[in-house]
Amino acid sequence: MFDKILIANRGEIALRVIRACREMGIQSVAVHSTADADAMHVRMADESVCIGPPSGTHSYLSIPAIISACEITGAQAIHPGYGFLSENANFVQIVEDHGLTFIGPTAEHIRVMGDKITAKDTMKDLGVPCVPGSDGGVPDLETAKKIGEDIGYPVIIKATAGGGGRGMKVAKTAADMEQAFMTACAEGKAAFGNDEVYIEKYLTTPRHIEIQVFGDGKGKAVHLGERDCSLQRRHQKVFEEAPGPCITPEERARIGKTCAEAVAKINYIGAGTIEFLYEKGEFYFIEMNTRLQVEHPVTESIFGVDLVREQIRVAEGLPMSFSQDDLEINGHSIEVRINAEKLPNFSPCPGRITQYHAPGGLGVRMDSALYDGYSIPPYYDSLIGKLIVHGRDRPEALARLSRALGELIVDGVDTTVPLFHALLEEKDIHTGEYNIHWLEHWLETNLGNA
Ligand code: MV4
Repeated sequence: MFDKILIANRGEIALRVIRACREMGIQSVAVHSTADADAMHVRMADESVCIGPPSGTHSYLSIPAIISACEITGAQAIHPGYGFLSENANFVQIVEDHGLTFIGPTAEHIRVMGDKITAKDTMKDLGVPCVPGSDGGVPDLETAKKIGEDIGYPVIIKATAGGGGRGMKVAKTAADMEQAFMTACAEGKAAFGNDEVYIEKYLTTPRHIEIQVFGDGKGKAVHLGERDCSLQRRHQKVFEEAPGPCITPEERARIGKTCAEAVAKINYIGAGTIEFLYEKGEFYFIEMNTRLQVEHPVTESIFGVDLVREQIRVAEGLPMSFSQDDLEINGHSIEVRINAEKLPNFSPCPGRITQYHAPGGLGVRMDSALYDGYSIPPYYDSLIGKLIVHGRDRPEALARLSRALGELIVDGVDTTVPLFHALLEEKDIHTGEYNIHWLEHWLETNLGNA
């Protein structure tokens, strides 16, 4: 049905979508800023259109430029990748108003899940277990203090429009509430123009477990298990794996079914991720992401499916190519995010790549838009590659990761590769005994990271 798809993104995720298009016999259109004229996604696509100057705001986030690029090239659909316009409900509405198809969820689902309070309300009503806390927004300090007493300290105050850890404050005791409440409101207002906040019981040592779901938009949905993404620094994931090392088949089946049924009930279309905190055998919903995530390849590896292909299929109105019964986990997969950053402080390190060699062999996938001689521009985020390994079990995947990291050559800029070599020396990484605080603690102890 689609002859041509425009990819409103850059870097490795643009290549990921172009590859799916090519395998499906669909023409691809790349868009790019002037800074990306020589980028790999421009080279790899069938056509390309320059949409503006280097700054993301004036190029990859420019809705008029992207709609025009569709008009010029005759693209019928837009794949947003992740970041940029991928979770912009207003953009989806404009795309549809122009008779184009957005490859992703509806504007309404994006809007509901983009506001954390409406997201939690919706999930709670759908039977998804949530963190105990305020029912909806907390209008003032007095109410906040009352809720604090009711649910018991510590509590966390979160901006409803928040994300990426912004507009979040922990109150350890009643004495902290005033400061924490006021700061969360102010940060929400400053960063998102929305000072509404809600309160939850603060979980002290959870893991970040997220469930991959996929819907056809017509009341059918499946889950593709979980990913453990607990290893983060400042809310940036650095190491992700599937299945989660601490999740039993029974737990997976149960939470997976709950999530699949929930999204089926709202006629959710395409890929989605339901994020949980997991502590002492219990799952607590925190947020839902209405996009394909950076770490989707670990799920693809263990289930042997192409999630981008499925996104395109359902956007065309076709059924998903698998049902829940077809989905079986095979082995273990790990992804590490390779950033052009200088340790120990992770400062961005753009520059020219003098030599690039991707690792290969059994169970190795390198998603990257690098090439020899490429200059990493300073305008965008510093992710330059994802190394994804697959093994029959977790120890095999870890050994393969170590081997593949050894083969990788990225010369000319500093990268986060040495971090992964060091992490692979850690007992806790091998036993899988880590939580959301493990990495920050490790960085402090081992690299003196602030
Ligand atoms: C929490 C929490 C503890 N208790 N909520 C951080 C970003 C946002 N996605 C939610 N976050 C958290 N919410 C309650 N009730 C701890 C975090 C959190 C966190 C969560 C996942 C991965 C890494 C994290 C690092 C710090 C805090």
